[in-house]
Amino acid sequence: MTEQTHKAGFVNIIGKPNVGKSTLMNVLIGERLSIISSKAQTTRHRIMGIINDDNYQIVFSDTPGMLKPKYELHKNMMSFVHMSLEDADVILFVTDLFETDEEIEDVIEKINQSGVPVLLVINKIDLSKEGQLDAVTVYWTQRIKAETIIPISATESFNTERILQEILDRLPSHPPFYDKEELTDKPERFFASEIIREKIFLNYKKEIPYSTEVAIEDFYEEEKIIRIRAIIYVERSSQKGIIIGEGGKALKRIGIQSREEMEKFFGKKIFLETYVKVEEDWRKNKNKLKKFGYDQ
Ligand SMILES: Nc1nc2c(ncn2[C@@H]2O[C@H](COP(=O)(O)OP(=O)(O)OP(=O)(O)O)[C@@H](O)[C@H]2O)c(=O)[nH]1
Ligand SMILES: [Mg+2]
Repeated sequence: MTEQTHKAGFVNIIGKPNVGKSTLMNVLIGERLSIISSKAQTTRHRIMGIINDDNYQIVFSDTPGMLKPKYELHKNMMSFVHMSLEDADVILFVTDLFETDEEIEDVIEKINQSGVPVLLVINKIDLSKEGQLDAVTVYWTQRIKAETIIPISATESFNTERILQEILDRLPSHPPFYDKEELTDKPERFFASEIIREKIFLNYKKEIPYSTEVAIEDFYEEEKIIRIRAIIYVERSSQKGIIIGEGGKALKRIGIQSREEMEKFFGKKIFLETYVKVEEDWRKNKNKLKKFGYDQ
């Protein structure tokens, strides 16, 4: 038998907010790396998730949903999207049964010009009504130059194996880019902050999740326990009151839910302390954004 060549490459997941990009990446890699919520603009960074096999290494990147920037924060989020257009071997363009190309025509143009093979993934087909998938397929094939169209349901893991096969067919021969033990490029404390951010997205309404950022001040790993001190930053003191809630109840709930999720994620006992601070208008301020790790 001839020796198989090793394949490796970057597969970048892009699309509008809320179409299910993070849900899909987690299903493909089999780990809950990216946070998920029913609200748009949940993901704010480029997050790598790696699949390692003897014969291949696929480096996925989950990215923030594509949008027209309204805040300085959005510009940073979109720069992660543009960066991931540049180093992709394969683009997974994810949409669902409901999204249109409104506001993202220029990025689609850039993808069409890029020469990178595009797999068009139509998600949430578990919600499909008669004829809807056909109509959506026609709509998107007129807009994006895709090599193939893959209808899926990420939440039901339906047809996601086909995505892997289509990727492997297009992955270049290359030695691995990362150690075969690696699962992501982000440090552990990043995931601790994301887990808290997810619980905030799930528990608060309107502007609160969008006005919030989480910073991990301390992350001490001991043999049997990880001790974490997190600061939840909001933009105004009125929001601080909402996050804490009556008698501290709301913040306590966030603490409990986050700790439980972290214990699953890190596989260790967690001691978590959370504090709330005001960092006025951090979403509009370049220096404050830099401090929070948006330094593109
Ligand atoms: N019915 C259905 N819902 C889905 C499916 N995939 C994702 N969702 C839901 O869609 C919502 C958004 O999912 P996310 O994975 O956070 O979407 P995203 O594209 O990463 O969103 P941003 O990070 O905001 O850009 C969540 O409520 C998911 O549970 C699916 O296949 N079917
Ligand atoms: Mg996301």
